[in-house]
Amino acid sequence: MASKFMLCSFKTCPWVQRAAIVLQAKGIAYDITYIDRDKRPDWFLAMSPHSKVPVVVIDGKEALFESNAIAEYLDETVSPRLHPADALARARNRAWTDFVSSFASAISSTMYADTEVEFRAKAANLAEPFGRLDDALGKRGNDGPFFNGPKLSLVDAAYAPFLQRYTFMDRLRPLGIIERFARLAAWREALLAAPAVKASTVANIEAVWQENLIVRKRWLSSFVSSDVIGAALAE
Ligand SMILES: N[C@@H](CCC(=O)N[C@@H](CS)C(=O)NCC(=O)O)C(=O)O
Repeated sequence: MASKFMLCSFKTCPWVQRAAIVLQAKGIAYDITYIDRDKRPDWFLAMSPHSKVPVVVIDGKEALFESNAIAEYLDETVSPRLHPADALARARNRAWTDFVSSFASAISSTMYADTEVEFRAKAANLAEPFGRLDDALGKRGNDGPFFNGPKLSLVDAAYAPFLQRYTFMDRLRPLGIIERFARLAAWREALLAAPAVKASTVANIEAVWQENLIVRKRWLSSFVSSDVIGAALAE
């Protein structure tokens, strides 16, 4: 039987992964449909005003787009709540969740650089958002391992996919940036080890991500083994 929730995705999309982490953390059953980025089906285009994934279809009828709206909707409608109960803490969580757009674009513009010069220039910009998050972690008022303490939150779900992409990049071309931010490095470790994060993508996500660099002809793809070709079809 079909699940109540159907997540529409590209295999490598970090924004879809954010929604999947929330679904996983709440133990919600869901189906996932992967669509072809270059041949987006009409049913999808009818549901996604900006033609982007994720889209979540609820009970085969209602569709929601934008990962933040999806995460908030899931949090309001399915327990356990991942947002803090305290209104001030919740507002602060939302403020830091909002910052994920700048953080994401700093990571994505580095990984999709077309030349080494561009890659180095973009990588040099990472220290600033990393420092801001590291400061936020220092002021969060708990010992972690997650943003709000022992329980994974919507802030964690938002950042985990991008810290994972940083980690994938770092394994291809060591950047040595996150090591300068001890709290951020520890948060990254906790996020990547969290069961909800591990279960939020295809199992061979790193190979699929690497293959995508080859498909998009990005500079980092010159460090990827040709063994990854076909990874996206493997699952
Ligand atoms: N703000 C959107 C961003 C979603 C997004 O950028 N998704 C990418 C895939 S990772 C996409 O569908 N891009 C459309 C395209 O590549 O044309 C969200 O949070 O859901």
